[in-house]
Amino acid sequence: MFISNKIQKGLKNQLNRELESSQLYLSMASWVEHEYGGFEGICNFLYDHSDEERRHMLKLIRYINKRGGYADIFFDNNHINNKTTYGSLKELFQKLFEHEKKISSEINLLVELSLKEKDYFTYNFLQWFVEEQIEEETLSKTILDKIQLIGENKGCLYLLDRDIKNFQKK
Ligand code: OFO
Repeated sequence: MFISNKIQKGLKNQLNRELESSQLYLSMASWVEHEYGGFEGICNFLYDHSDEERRHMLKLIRYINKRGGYADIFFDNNHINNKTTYGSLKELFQKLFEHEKKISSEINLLVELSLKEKDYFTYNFLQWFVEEQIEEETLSKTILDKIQLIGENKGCLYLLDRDIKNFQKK
């Protein structure tokens, strides 16, 4: 095995976090589709985000296995607040932003561990996740800021939904 047990444990823990993120965004997307049927921008953004998180999980699985470990999938879903309804879009995006911040701090800890273990391959692998978290935190904060500005004004939310349709990650 090219990765230490500690690194493997950390990466496996992270793949579960990515799976939880995917499930969280899936449940958020479904709620928006149900409550705000016409808001395709926000709804598709959340469904896409859920798919993206699943791809992050796959990235971790493939890396662990490639480095001689075994990414046995252990479903441990107790880390997220399993809400299926929200008081408002603002509350939903607040949760989403908080969640991304939590994931970022977990990635930070993993990076720290890779340095401590002198595993520069994993350190290098994790840089992709660091970049991704910067993008995701920025994007979710931007959306939250806009929603905070708008409040529950339906007309403005409609325009925001149209903007989100055009949001593209650089
Ligand atoms: Fe996996 O990128 Fe956000 O959480």
